[in-house]
Amino acid sequence: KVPFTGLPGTNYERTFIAIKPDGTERRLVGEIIGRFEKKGFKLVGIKILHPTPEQAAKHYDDLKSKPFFDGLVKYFSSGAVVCMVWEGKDVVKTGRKLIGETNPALSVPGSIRGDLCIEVGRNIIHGSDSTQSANDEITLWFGETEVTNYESPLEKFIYERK
Ligand code: IDP
Ligand code: MG
Repeated sequence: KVPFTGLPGTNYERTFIAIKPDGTERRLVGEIIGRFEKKGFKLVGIKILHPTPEQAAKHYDDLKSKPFFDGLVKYFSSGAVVCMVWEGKDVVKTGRKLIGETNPALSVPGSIRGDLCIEVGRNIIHGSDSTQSANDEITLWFGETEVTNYESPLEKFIYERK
C-alpha cells in the first residue's frame, strides 16, 4: 500500500497543487489539469473548497513575517480553491517547472504562470516547493481516505521502468 503522501525514499512522489480563487474564477481549472495530465502525471486526489482565512494562514505559515502575508491570506481565502494531489516521478520539482516562477513576469512562456497570468499577487496556482512541504500540505488539505491509489496500464508508455 502506498502511503497517502507518496512513496518515501523514491522519486515516485506526490505533490500538492492548488488552483487559487483567481484561477477558478477565470475558468482555468480544465486548462491547468490538462497540462499536468498531458505531461503524464497521475491525479490521485481532488476537491474544491472555499478556504477559511485560518486555513489559508496555516497553509502559508512559513510566510507569516512577509509584508504581503495579510493580503495573501485574504487572496487565498477569497473564493473557491481546487485542491489536488498529483503523483509521478519527480513531480514536486517538475510540477514547479510546469507552474513557472513565483512572479508571472519572470515566468517563461510555456509555463502555466508564463502563459496565463500577469501579477505575483494573482498568480493562479500553488505547488509544493519540496517533498517535505508536499507531505505537510497533503496532510493539511486531505484526509487519508481522500487520496487514492490506482494502477494505470498506461504507465508503461510513460515510464521506461517502474
Ligand atoms: P510560490 O507560490 O511560487 O511558491 P512563495 O514565495 O511561496 O511563491 O509565495 C507564496 C505566494 O505568495 C505566491 O504564489 C504569491 O501569490 C504570493 N506572493 C509572493 N511574493 C509576493 C509579493 O512580493 N507580493 C505579493 N504577493 C506575493
Ligand atoms: Mg511557496
